[in-house]
Amino acid sequence: MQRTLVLVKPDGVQRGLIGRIVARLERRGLKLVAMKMMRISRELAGRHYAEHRGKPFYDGLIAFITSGPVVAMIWEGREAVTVVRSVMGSTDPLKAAPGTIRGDLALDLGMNLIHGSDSVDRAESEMALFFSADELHDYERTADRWIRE
Ligand code: D4T
Repeated sequence: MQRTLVLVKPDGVQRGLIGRIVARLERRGLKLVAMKMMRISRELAGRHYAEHRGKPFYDGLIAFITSGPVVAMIWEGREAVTVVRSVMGSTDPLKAAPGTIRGDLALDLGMNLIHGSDSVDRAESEMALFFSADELHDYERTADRWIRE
């Protein structure tokens, strides 16, 4: 069973799309393990987006992600990393397929609503960046026997 980090970015919070984004992940069958609203500090943003440091869009990206509260979550399920990425759609909403979160709800690369870890290794480090162990919930969900064979 995999776990992955998801952020509803400041544009998603401002546009009142938290519930819709959560609902899409829930209805796919993924299980919510942790969730909190938080303001990302510049320090945390710098660590989260370290791979983009030096790129032309980096300063705008940091300004955007720290501009207002986000909702940080951990979702669990079979192949959760890949499943979340496919539900999100391509990074550029103009290229994202209809039916995906970005393909249905966003238009701009810099305002693409949601973040999801892009590999199992990244998911591990991002979850540790955003959550402490005592914020994660281990629980049985009765519906899971109708989701997993
Ligand atoms: P995140 O990391 O936010 O989930 O997005 P992706 O994993 O889908 O895409 P990414 O890491 O390549 O980009 C991070 C973030 O930067 C913005 N961005 C990206 C941008 O504003 N201009 C650009 O040219 C690129 C490549 C969008 C997402």
